[in-house]
Amino acid sequence: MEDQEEPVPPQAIVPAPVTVTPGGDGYALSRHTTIQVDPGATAVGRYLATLLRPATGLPLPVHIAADHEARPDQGISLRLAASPGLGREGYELAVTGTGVTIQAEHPAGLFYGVQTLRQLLPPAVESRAPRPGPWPVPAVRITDRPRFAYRGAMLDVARHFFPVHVVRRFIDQLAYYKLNHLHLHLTDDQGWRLEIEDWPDLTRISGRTAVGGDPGGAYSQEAYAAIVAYARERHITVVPEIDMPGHTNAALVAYRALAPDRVAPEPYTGMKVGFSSLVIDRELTYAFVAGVLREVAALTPGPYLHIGGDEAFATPPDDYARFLRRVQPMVAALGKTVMGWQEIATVPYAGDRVVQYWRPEPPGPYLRRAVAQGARVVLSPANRSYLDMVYGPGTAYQGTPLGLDWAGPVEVRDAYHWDPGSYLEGVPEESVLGVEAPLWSETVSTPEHLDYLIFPRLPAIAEVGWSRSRDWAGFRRRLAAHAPRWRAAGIVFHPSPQIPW
Ligand code: NGO
Repeated sequence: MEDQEEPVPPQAIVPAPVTVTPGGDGYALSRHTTIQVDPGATAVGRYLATLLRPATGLPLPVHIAADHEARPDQGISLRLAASPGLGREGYELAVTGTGVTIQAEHPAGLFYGVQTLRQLLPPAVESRAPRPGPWPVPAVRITDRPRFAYRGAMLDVARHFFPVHVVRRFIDQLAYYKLNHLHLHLTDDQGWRLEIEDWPDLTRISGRTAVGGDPGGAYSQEAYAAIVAYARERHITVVPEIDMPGHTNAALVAYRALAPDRVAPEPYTGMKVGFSSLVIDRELTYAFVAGVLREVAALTPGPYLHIGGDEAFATPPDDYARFLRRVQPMVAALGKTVMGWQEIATVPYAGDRVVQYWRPEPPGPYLRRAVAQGARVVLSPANRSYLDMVYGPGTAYQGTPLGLDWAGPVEVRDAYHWDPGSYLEGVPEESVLGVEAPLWSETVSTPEHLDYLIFPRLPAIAEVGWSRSRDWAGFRRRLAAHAPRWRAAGIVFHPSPQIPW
């Protein structure tokens, strides 16, 4: 990678910032560089040092200083200060001959400024092993803030289980592109992945299964809490999903008292959907749901509990409506906001609610009605944002066919070229909370497979969620400049023919 010595043009930032003004003298990290932080920015400062030290081998000490004036003006400075118009997640970044200053109103903004700074450094900075440098940062002034409040990705840990270290890697990839929500699809027909103390057989029995007879696994409550904490340190909110009333075969396997006729079904390791249901007219069902939601809520600091609600083909519509009329208020009573796939919008609800649009075809009038009733929408159109769709006909990673094709193919341009603010008739931009890229794992079981499906589509969705002004031609060039970064970080990616690598 000969080009690693060259300063990266500042316009290669993904997602695109609001304004980027190059010019003047740049800065270079050196043995003398310190990271000076306001007391409230200590965590971000330490995080930055941890990111930069492995590749650069530089000491990069973090100095906490309340008094800006007393600081040397050399090095990297992270400042918390009122930044009118930048909001909670916005930041300003300036690189001059003497150093780099990032200013924001809130640590989240500084965190995103830090992600931008990473992208201004040579790609080798992403290496976990020491590299020779030098470490120039081009002169630039950047002002930035996101368009949407919710920028997410989902990992399906139910069809295949991913251990905590793989989830952490996923979280780091989200953070790099300024995503701020991690939706975990924790339960499905094939497996139950989160320990519930009052219902221990969920994981003891149904933690063991996965698609294709592959090994399962489950998170203890402690492991889940560790994921939540790791995400939180990266300003990412975990959105836990317990899918119901369909997609529940694993729960019925573990507790036959929940199953129709109280006969446990066979464990399921195939890829079909829509065949299982909780029993809607049994009180135990609601004791179960209430108990599970209570434990999940207690473990989750974020505002959302995702109750799935998709593809309940084995639940008659009236039953489905009755079920939701009981379960949605349970979420509210736990102090959380209901989130669910678009099907939940078929049942009116006056409380606070987030509906996740996913089906490729235009939704029925029910979605408009839910929005008129106050629901906010997260957009995950499968033909745009599903990271588990094939890239093109016959795309395979090292001979393994990866991905499903029911809504695909989804190439980079498909993922990039759409506007959430005007995507659905009757869903105005004010009702759009944001976007999310789901990664379902029927065909995916290793970190390399995840990387291959994530890159380069996740950065495209990240820009859809973050950047107000977008252009495909510019994005293609900026994205191409990220390939050496992924290589340096050991990330496998799809060499899309649409990108001038
Ligand atoms: C659908 C289905 C999931 C599948 C996925 C595969 C939703 C919301 N429900 O999306 O169970 O895994 O497609 O792409």
